[in-house]
Amino acid sequence: MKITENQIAQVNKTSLSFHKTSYDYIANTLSEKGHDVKGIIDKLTNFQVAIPSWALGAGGTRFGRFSFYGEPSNLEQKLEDVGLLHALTQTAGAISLHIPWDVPEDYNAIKELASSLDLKFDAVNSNTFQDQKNAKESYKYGSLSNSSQGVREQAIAHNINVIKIGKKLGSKALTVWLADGSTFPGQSNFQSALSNTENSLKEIYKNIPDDWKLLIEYKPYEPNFYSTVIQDWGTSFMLANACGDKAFTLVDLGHHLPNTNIEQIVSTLMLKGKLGGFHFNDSKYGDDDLTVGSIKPYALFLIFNELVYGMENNPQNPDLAWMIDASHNIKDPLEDLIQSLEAIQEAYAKALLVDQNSLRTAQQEHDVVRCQEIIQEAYRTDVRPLLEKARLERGGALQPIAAYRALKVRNQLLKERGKHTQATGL
Ligand code: PSV
Ligand code: MN
Ligand code: MN
Repeated sequence: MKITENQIAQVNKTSLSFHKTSYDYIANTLSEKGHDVKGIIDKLTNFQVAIPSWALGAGGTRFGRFSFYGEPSNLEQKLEDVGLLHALTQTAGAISLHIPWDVPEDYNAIKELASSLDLKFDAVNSNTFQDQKNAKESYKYGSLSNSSQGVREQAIAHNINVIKIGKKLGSKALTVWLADGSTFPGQSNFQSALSNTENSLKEIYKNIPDDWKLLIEYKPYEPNFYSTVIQDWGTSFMLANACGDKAFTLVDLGHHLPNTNIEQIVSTLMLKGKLGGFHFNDSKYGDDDLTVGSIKPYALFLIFNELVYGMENNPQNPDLAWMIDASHNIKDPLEDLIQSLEAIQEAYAKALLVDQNSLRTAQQEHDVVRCQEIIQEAYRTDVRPLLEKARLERGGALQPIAAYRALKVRNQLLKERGKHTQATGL
């Protein structure tokens, strides 16, 4: 199924007048305060977030999985789903594939489909956390860090193959997330595991094309519950430095222990020119799959504040690969992704409203109260009409969830795909 601009325009009619009133109000207020409203809208319009192929079906836990009808069951359908999201939101212009879950059969056909939906291929993700059918070696005790050379070689070869697949699609980055670690004290030699990982990553790095990035993700725990080899940003940063200029750290919001100051991590990495990618989600405890902005929207805004600062002041840091990385159990995955996209844009728009010059002055004057006022002034602004305007200008929906429901997208997918479909993925 495809949503046409005409269908969206029809649905938009119902909220157009309300949008105009609220947009005029906020645009006038912000202009009076000296903001460049047009510039903000342009930035929102250009901010595209990749959707991972594994977020389009209902996720599961180890206790069970409740499938959602009409889920995509092949790569074409996953692209179609992202196309639907992009048509409605105009902010999901890329898809991130996980190999071997999403190996294309016909590359030309897949590329044509993607371009007809206005989608690019974002980073490709390797998978060395599951054993594949007929694989010679098992990843039960790790992959790139494994004490067995045979296992490491198999994992390296897989990553090189993922790069090859990504090249054919036009991707420009390989994301490596490792499940490697140990579950019991004494199980693994920390130093050997880290050295093996570094050497394996260096082998993979030799195959990274000059216009690509190697993105190294970290995570403190899960699936291993005692130690993880790449447990934090420092370890990832160290490995990226050991690999070279095309290797970067990737920050995934959910991959931190509770209360970690993620905005400070972002800021440090950007100062050093080593932040390469960002995975959005939210978490209450130690999870990494909740809808972006559903638990800690203020923390998300503070992170965006540092990202915006870095994008404006750190030319040494490359453009970032943005992706939503969440896949959970009970909502319609497409509605959930729309909510996440909205939360990301909202946090970004608010961060763009921070008066950086006044903040710098207040910081230098040690006017702590004023510093907080400046930050919160931006956070408390209702920026939703700006998001609506950005979507409207590109032919998107004023109210994406309402439009999704009005157009009965899920029912249509159910009719086309059937009830008992299941997406591959986490
Ligand atoms: C596992 O935690 C994970 O969510 C990582 O964040 C990766 O980015 C993703 O799976 C895909 O491998
Ligand atoms: Mn991730
Ligand atoms: Mn994760």
